[in-house]
Amino acid sequence: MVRGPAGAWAALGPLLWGCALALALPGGMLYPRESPSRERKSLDGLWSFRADFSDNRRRGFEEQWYRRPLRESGPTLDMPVPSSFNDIGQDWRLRHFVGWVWYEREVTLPERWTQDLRTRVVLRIGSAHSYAIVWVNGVDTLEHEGGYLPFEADISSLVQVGPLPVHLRITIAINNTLTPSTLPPGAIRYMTDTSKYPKGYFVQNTDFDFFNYAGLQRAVLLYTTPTSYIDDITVTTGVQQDSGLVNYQVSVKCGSQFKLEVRLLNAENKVVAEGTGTQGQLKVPGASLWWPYLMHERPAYLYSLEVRLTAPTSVGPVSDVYTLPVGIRTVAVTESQFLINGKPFYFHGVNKHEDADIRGKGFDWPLLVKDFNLLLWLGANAFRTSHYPYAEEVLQMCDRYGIVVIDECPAVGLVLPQHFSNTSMNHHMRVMEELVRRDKNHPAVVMWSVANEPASYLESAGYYFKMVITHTKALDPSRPVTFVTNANYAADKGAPYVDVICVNSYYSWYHDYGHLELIQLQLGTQFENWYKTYHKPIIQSEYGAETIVGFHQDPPLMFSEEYQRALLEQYHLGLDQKRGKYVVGELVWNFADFMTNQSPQRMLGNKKGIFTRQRQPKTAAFLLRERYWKIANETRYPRSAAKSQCLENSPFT
Ligand code: GCB
Repeated sequence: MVRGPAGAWAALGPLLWGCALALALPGGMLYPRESPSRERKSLDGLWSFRADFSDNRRRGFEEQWYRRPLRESGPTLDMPVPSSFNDIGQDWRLRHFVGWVWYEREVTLPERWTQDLRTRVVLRIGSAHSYAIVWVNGVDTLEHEGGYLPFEADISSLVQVGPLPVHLRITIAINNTLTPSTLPPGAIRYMTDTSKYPKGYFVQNTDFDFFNYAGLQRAVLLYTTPTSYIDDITVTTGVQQDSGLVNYQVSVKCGSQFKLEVRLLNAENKVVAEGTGTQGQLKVPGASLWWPYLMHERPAYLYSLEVRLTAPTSVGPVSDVYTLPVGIRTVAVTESQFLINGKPFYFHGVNKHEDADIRGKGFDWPLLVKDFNLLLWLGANAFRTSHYPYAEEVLQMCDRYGIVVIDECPAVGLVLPQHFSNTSMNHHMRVMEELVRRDKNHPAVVMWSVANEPASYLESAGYYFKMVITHTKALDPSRPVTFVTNANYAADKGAPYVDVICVNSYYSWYHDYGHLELIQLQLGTQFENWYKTYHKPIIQSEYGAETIVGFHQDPPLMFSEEYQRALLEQYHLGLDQKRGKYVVGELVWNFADFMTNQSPQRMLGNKKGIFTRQRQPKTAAFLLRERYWKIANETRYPRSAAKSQCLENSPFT
């Protein structure tokens, strides 16, 4: 998070923008929860919106659109938040827009927020893809680089200004331009051949396979804390004989006089352990552990850590209360196993995207709950947040349902030597800091993935990944770290630094098209090569086939539902040869069809979903369901047949 001279900075170039310096993170990023001392006010709903279509995309800065209501600058649109802006309108120019868009919303604050000087008011933006500048009543308040993580600012001094009711005008300018040092990287290419392109014509080139949706795609809200407050909590957990251990560290913002009390409550709301002070260890005899879905008859057990701060201030004592869900579990990796609570865990799940009709990457509760119903129905126990951090509410659902997460940062498309520069590396480390800060307390998160399919065979990638992975381990020594590779095992310069090898392959799809009979051989060779070189557990982190729902061909032909099914079956036979040896997981590509850039290889997006974009099952979904439930029943503790835990009654159960 950086505050800076937006005007000067915006003058750098038509679309390009400076890279924020890697500064130490200034504080915590606790999820804004209500409590006896904290309130929330959602700013979701309709915002005014204007894309800056001027040639240099800088008219908004030149005319200072943030100084007065946006509607006074020219025509505005109604824009729902959260949502990507791209698919909302009928104007094709907006769908492909690259440059600055402007959002604005007015809000009236409750008096108790503005009159009580013991109250602190915070503006929090769940994400803004990809660079954002925020003004409150025309005052430059906050800037943030990076599209998939939250940022916030204390705006108390702007709202506590006198006895009158306080109206706020929040203006957010967002730029979706990607540069070689952003994550993901991209580049603006100006087309200079005037026989083919009009003057000044440019396109944004990217090397990743999903549509670069942008806008305010997650919740925007205001929340309060007392002026002396709990700023951050870090929890790690362990198990000692039959006791659970909860190590906590709390950082507070207040004077030197304060009292900090910590209580751990079980699911029945009974206090099971207590402590005082900013750090300590709570011991829970006979603890119920947090187990993944289908791994145990009582999965996803959550305790609540209630932290209470009491502090004197010049205007009287204040107390702040924050309650954090805590799952007690351990994660460990051996040469050939991934252990959760000391037992071998096999990832049988999916890769996802935040993607749906109309809303693009906009957060949506109905979609999220539907997706979880489908995951539970499928018997999936894990997913990877391919290829960027997902909304915090997604991870909260994973904690509650026992869906294990490989949490990936937005480093996708690092394919050129310039993507491994020091500037990129510093930014990458900062994104990992923001990611770990946000997600460190989720029991569901069992591993960090620092990248997807980088050009890890490049010489510079070796040093780069050594640094990024070492940094991530220093930020969080409690979880393994990986990146997802599609490089040749012998050439991969980053693999020596990972804890688990995550490998993508598309046999009989991108290679030897149509030759399903080669999959088992090629997959077996792939696994053996990686294992003999590194002696680390392996996850098949992607495999799949493009499939148009309703296309049928038997014998199977590419793009038909039968081909997807047959390809998956061949992969499963290959996986079963090594499952229980050193292959510790399989994540199909992809959970659902999703939107991509237009190209002759993509027909209205990527169709490798086992569900359609509208979440209807293809034939392969039934195959996977049978397989995942079978594996679950073979690997369950204690041994007894698992039952679906669907959130609602599904006709498929
Ligand atoms: C991959 C990428 C993923 C693509 C997928 C595909 O290896 O990691 O982003 O969408 O292949 O379908 O080509």
